[in-house]
Amino acid sequence: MSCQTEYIFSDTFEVTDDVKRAFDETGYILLKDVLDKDELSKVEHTLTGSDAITKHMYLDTHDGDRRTDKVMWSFPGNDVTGMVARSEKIAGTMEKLLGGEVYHYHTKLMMKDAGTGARSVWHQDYGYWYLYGNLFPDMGTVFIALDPCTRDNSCLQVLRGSHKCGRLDHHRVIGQMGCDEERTQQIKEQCQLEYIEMDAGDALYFHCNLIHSSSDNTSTKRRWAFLTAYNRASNNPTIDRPHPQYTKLHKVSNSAIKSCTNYTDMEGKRFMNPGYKTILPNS
Ligand SMILES: O=C(O)CCC(=O)C(=O)O
Repeated sequence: MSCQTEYIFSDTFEVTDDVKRAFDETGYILLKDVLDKDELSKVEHTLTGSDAITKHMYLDTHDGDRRTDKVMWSFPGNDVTGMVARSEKIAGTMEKLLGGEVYHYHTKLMMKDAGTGARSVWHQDYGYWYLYGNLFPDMGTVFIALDPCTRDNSCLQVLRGSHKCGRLDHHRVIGQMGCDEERTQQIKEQCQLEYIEMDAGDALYFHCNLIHSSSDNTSTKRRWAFLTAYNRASNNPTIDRPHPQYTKLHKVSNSAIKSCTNYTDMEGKRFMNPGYKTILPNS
């Protein structure tokens, strides 16, 4: 079924019934211009102006000569990146798309550098969130492009509507949790493969069962992305690791991103230890 999935953010943007229907049908919506140039530059400054965040970086994927580095944390905190994760336009929009109160599950910075960034294999986020005691797939991620994301530099790829397939079996591929390959191949014959090309500041809101991947970054351009993940408050996981159980999310107005001048104080965040890999409950 063909339906609109691309919208442009403005102060009057709302998750109307049509927007919600698009999300329910396809498993995602692309909202353009969610962060403007000033907001992006504040986020960039927070990420690179000091080592307050990057000192928590660890190797996420190692695949031959290729690598993806990552920083990941629970609890959004009060710095600029926390304001983004707590803002109405990011958290509040996801709340409406998921149909009820959400809390912050985690944020991660995915660093796919020019020429060296490693691919992400086909997977569903709920493929592993399931293992963390989340009983319902009432979860979602907002992928915010910090750089232009194109087919050349590893934009996200999604199988449109694949969230309706339910959770697939996953196993380890290049250190990641990847969907059963035969099943994914079969789903590709039914669900359109979409390359989600984005400008910096655009945001893709997607359902935790949407099957997605990205290629190696063989281009000359950096591809960093800032991903905030949310869980419905009603879906309190049975275990509290590696991500938190329900913790009220104190949302802020969109203007809080621009008025925030905290670039270095990361108090309140809980960073994943370097060396963390996807943890299975019994490992
Ligand atoms: O950054 C990417 O290309 C993919 C990230 C992703 O799919 C994930 O972390 O779940």
